[in-house]
Parts: sequence; C-alpha cells; structure tokens
Amino acid sequence: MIAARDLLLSILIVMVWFGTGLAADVKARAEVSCSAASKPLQYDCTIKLSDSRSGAALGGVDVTVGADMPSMPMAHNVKPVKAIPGSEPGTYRARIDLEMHGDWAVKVDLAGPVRDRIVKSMRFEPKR
Ligand SMILES: [Cu+2]
Repeated sequence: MIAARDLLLSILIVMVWFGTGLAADVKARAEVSCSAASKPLQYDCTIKLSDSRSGAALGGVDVTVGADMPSMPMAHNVKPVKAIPGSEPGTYRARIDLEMHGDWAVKVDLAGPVRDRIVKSMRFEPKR
C-alpha cells in the first residue's frame, strides 16, 4: 500500500517538474533571409523570431549570426556578428561577410530571455 502511494507521489512530482520545465522552455522559430549587399560576398540578413508554439514575435533577444561551410570543415573563419533590432517586432538585422559563394550553414544564436541555436542551410550566390 505504502509503496503504491509513494510511486503515485513520485509520478506527480515528475509531472510537476516536467510542467515547469516546459513552461520555461520557449522554443524559437527563426526565418532567415539574406540578400546581396553592395560589396561582393557581403549579405544583409533579416532574422524573424517567433515563439514556435504561440507564433508571437520574440523581441528583446540577443541575436548573433555566424556562418560555416559544412562541406569545408575548418576552412572558413567567419566572425559571428551581433544583429540589431529591425523595425518590426521580433525582427533583427545583421550584415555577414562570407568568404566564398556556395552552401553555408547560417547559425543564429539566441541569448537573453530565449537561449537557443538555430542552424539554417542557405545557398549564397553572386549578385546578378
Ligand atoms: Cu568554402
């Protein structure tokens, strides 16, 4: 009898623990779009952050944008840049300097109220 009650109690505790964990854990969804800037290999990227569950815009987040080439490990060293808030809520802007055209993994790091890392595969081509 006691064992069964203890088991029930521990299940309840696990559920409460789980519940609070989920409430605090905001998962961000990021839309990233980049367009060629004036200099070759320079791109202006707009990042739109929203709560993946509610869809609400995520403002006030520290956003850093980096890039790596999955096909060329260790070959590139693109310095991550801090994004600045855009005009619309939940939007951020960053200018990245790449080292060549091709397929890059754009890494969006979130800090502050939301901590997350979002990686997007994107192809960068010469301006035409
Ligand atoms: Cu490369």
